Amino acid sequence: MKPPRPAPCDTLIPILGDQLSFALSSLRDADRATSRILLMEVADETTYVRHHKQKIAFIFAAMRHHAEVLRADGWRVDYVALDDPDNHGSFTGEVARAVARHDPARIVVTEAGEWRVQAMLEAWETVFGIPVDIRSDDRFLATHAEFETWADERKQLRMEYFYRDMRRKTGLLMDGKDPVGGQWNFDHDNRKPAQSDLLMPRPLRFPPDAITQDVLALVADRFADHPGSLDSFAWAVTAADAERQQQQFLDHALAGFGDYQDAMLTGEPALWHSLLSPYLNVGLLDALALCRAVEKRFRAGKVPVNAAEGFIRQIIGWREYVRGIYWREGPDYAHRNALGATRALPAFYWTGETDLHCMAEALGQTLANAHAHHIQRLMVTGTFALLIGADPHAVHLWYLEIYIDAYEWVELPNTLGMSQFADGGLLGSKPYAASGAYINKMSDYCKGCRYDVRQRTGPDACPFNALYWDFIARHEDTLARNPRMAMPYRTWSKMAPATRDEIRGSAKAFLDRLDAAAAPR
Ligand code: FAD
Ligand code: DLZ
Ligand code: SF4
Repeated sequence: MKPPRPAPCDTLIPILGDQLSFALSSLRDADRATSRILLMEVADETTYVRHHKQKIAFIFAAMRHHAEVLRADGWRVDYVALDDPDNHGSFTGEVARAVARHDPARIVVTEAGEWRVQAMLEAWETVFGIPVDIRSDDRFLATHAEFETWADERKQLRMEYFYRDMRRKTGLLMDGKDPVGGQWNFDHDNRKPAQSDLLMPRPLRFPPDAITQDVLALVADRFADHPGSLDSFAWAVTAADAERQQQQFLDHALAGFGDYQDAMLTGEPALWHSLLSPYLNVGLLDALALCRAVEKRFRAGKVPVNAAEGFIRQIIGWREYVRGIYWREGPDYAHRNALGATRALPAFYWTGETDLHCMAEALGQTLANAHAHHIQRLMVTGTFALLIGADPHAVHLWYLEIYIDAYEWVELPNTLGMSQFADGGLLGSKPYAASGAYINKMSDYCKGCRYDVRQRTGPDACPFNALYWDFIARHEDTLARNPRMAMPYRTWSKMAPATRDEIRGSAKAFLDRLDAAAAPR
């Protein structure tokens, strides 16, 4: 007996690894009977940077589970596994095979999250000779055109004003035309250091099921030379489990999110953070629905305004704003280097082996979990790279490879713009340079460090201190005119020349040691 003929395929719908949402624009009006979904694990995507092992495992496990749920929902899905012997290794190669298999009349796809992949999608119509409908990704609040219009109307771009427009647009935390509590931003309430506490909220852990275990074995085998460990893998890989973590956050951590947003504690990787970025970024969770759930908690009197506002600002403010900047600035943004920084990133970024306790903590948990919270990324690993004058492109590649939630649209502006000031102040009004005093104020790291945070120079002095003043001195021509940098430059100018020389000598000795130990990869 002949096998039954497959139903004809009118529309091919490729879904990329960060498009795992049921409400995806490419699926919206699709007919289950005549469409064919294509999910592809491809070598090119796993190696365009050396992603942390957990990042690859998370994406593949989430893709495989998503395919199952789509099938159960009546969709016809082609799933190409990485170890399929016929796998061509690239999005375009796999779409070509699917076009040959199904002879579709058209392709419908949701736009990509980075310039590199978007260029591939835009070439498909020519390559395959059939219409390709590239739809906008409406999982985000602001369209590219909306952001462009907003930005074109301003001399200087600042997140705060964009964020207010997003509050007005969504009605989130609004009382009519006014912000709840009479102010837009409660950030000044959000700077409390934390104490270690047994009652501290803990994120849920999701033991790998059989599908995820297969993926973990594949990744261990194929990506043994990639950074990070798979040992602690406990991420949610389905929408249902991601929602459980969302609920856990709303019930236990949100109330303290505001107060402790900038806090850091030894051995505590999560604190009051949500750990929801991986799920939001691949589409297992919906950003607006999450914000509405946060607002509901606030309106019910369960969480304070500084927590709800602070959290919602991160999502409808920062997350949307950095995406707008990414697409507005173009592919060239990745190569900006306003401070002319060229130093190689130290090898300990990939091993965590350093005697700077704050760095060892942030790097150690990054290698173990593929995650660190915002203030560690910004004020520990980011500030250190800034102070030593690390090449911002190398810093960008490190953040892109090492974090489970890293996709270029969100990672690049945060790293190159916010953290490294390599865009010359387009994204942030001043560099996030700081001495050890900041880390000492916001964490308990310095207590357990071999260096003394109160000393500026000498073999036992906290390296952040001399490096900070050396950074200030090195960039006087560029930064001294910045009104937000007036204070450090006043302090620097009041220091005796001998003190300045001693500080710069101490910084040089540290940087020389760093360079001597550097083993370029
Ligand atoms: P929470 O602290 O619980 O915050 C809630 C949510 O707000 C996050 O899940 C995230 O979706 C959003 N958010 C918070 N801050 C930002 C921000 N600055 N930009 C965009 N969204 C934000 N975030 C990523 O999602 N991917 C990245 O690759 C990434 N790279 C970063 C690189 C650097 C140098 C810095 C300083 C920040 C980076 N961030 C990135 C932003 C932020 O650090 C992470 O979103 C956050 O740590 C994720 O953990 P969480 O879900 O527990 O966040
Ligand atoms: C990051 C990533 C990795 C490691 N692997 C895949 C993959 O095999 N297949 C896939 O569809 N997507 C993967 N991704 C996510 C893509 O790189 C992402 O869709 C693009 O960077 C566009 O944002
Ligand atoms: Fe980090 Fe300096 Fe504190 Fe050590 S003393 S933990 S190096 S800030």
